[in-house]
Amino acid sequence: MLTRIDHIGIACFDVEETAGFYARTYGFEVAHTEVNEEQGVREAMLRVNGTDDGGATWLQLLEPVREDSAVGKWLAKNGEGVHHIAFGTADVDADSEEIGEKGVRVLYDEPRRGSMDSRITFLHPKDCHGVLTELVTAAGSSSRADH
Ligand code: CMX
Ligand code: CO
Repeated sequence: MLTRIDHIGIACFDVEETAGFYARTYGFEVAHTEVNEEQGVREAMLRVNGTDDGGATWLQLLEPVREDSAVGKWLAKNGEGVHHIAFGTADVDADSEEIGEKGVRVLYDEPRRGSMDSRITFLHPKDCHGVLTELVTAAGSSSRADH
């Protein structure tokens, strides 16, 4: 079951400069930074609020580390802006399977590693009214014993 908005992914050219804007303008501080080579991004997570399901709500600032990455391609075409939304769930495996059975393309056979050791998958934007949609199980919030 999808229980919250986990994050909004925002594509930008310079993650530090963009994080500065969010700090100055809204007071949102960077809680975590990492480079995810598989996803081709340098990212900063800004915590917006906490929830009681083991996760929280974040803004995910994404700067491409490769031009041919998903975010790199998207930035070249669209410029900076909202790249995707992400819903939180305690069981990304079950939810992505159920959504896939409804005819929505799930981009990965198995969830992959996301920010802060979460487990993530994506739904194709063309099957979601133009919105690239990510499903996230935060580290430590899985309802399954084996994750
Ligand atoms: N939102 C909405 N539509 C999008 C989109 C996005 N973020 N990215 C691409 N599209 C649209 C394009 O506009 C294009 O539409 P048209 O054919 O009408 O022009 C179509 O999808 C195909 O786009 P493309 O530029 O040819 O890109 P690809 O098909 O190679 O890749 C996608 C699209 C969704 C499969 C790819 O971006 C992907 O695999 N995304 C998931 C991984 C990801 O985004 N990682 C970065 C974030 C990591 C994280 O959140 O941790
Ligand atoms: Co994301």
